[in-house]
Amino acid sequence: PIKACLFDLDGVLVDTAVYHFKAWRQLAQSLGIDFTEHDNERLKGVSRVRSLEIILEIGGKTLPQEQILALCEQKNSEYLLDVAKMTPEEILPGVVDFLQALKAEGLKIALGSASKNAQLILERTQLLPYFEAIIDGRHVVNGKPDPEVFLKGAEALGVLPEECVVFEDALAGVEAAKNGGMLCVGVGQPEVLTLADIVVKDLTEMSVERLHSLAQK
Ligand code: B16
Ligand code: MG
Repeated sequence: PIKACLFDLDGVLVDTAVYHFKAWRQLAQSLGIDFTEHDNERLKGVSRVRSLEIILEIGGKTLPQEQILALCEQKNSEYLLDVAKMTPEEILPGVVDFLQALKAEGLKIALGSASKNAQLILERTQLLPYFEAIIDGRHVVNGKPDPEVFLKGAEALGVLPEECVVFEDALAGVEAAKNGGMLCVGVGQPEVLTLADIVVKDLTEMSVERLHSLAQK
């Protein structure tokens, strides 16, 4: 039986990708790198340091490690100016109804995100009270597709991996769920999220009934 749901943050609950893109593009420009919205797709679900490494790869540049860390700090300060202005209106469609339905049925809820700002974003959007556990970029050594973030989520909730359903918008995140032995609902395009058990456009397509039907498949 399914006992818990583990949610990715960016792209599933809220769309912080637009703010990440704004801050990264500004930083890339200052380095003389042309960073496009298409390039930004490669940063989804990826850690902050890895994101900058990808941008440097695109620009054909290398920098010493200490400068990479300083630039990541700088990008994060810019990004946090936008996060500070976030409101519950930025929660993606269907999220609140689905979280309430899960709670009403006694299902457990945790967050599994690469972001070190996850807690702050949940606070700003008033989603924090729904979450029994938050596992994010501050708690994991290995990024997705390693299953660490979701396995730690299951452990924190006191459930087995096979009792969990992960909700993910990034292919690496879907792979992380499958590598952890969990069911996975892809949020986005079926052509991209090929390994997911089912793919939905957004959480308006989810219900507790549909969740339980996954275990019967
Ligand atoms: P931060 P998720 C990810 O969130 C974003 O998709 C990714 O673009 C970002 O680089 C990463 O968080 C780290 O974020 O700089 O706030 O630590 O999709 O795993 O919820
Ligand atoms: Mg995501």
